[in-house]
Amino acid sequence: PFSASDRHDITHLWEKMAPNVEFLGEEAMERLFKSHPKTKTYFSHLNVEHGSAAVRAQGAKVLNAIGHASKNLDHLDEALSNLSDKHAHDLRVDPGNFHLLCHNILVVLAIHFPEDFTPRAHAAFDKFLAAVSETLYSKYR
Ligand code: ZNH
Repeated sequence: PFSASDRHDITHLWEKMAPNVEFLGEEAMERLFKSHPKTKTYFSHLNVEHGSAAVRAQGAKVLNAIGHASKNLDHLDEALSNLSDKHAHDLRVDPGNFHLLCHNILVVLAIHFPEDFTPRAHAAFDKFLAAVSETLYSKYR
C-alpha cells in the first residue's frame, strides 16, 4: 500500500523522467551491464556496447513500463499482466536480477534529479520499483 506522500513522490519523479526515457533508460541499462556483467547474458542477441541503439530502446521500454505502472499503483497486477507473462514464460529472467536493475534506476534518478531525490522520495521510489518487480516475477510458479 502506498501512502499519499509515496504517491506524490512517485508521480513527481515519473514526471521528471518522462521527457528523457531514452537517455535515462540507456544509462540505467549501461550501469546494470557494467556493474553486473552476467545480466548481459539475457541480451546476448542484442548489441550491448556503449552507445548501442538497442540498449537505448530497451532502456526506454523499461522506463515507459515503469511510467505506466506509476499511473496504476492500485492495480499493478492488471496493469503489468502482459509484461509479467512475458518475463515469466518467455524471457525467464531470474528474479534475483530485478533488484539490480532497480538499484541502477535509483542511481540514475539520484544523479540526474538530486533536488527531487530526497530521502523520502528515494524510499517511495524504491518501494514502488520493488512492487513492480514483484509483479513481474509473480507468475514464475
Ligand atoms: Zn525486462 C523486455 C520491462 C526487468 C530482461 N522488459 C522488456 C520489455 C519491457 C520490460 C517493457 C519489452 C517488452 C516487449 O517488447 O513486449 N523489465 C521491465 C521492467 C523491469 C524489467 C519494468 C523491472 C523493473 N528485464 C528485467 C530484468 C532483466 C530483463 C531484471 C534481466 C536482467 N526484458 C529483459 C529482456 C527483454 C526484456 C531480455 C527482451 C529484450 C529484447 O528486445 O529481446
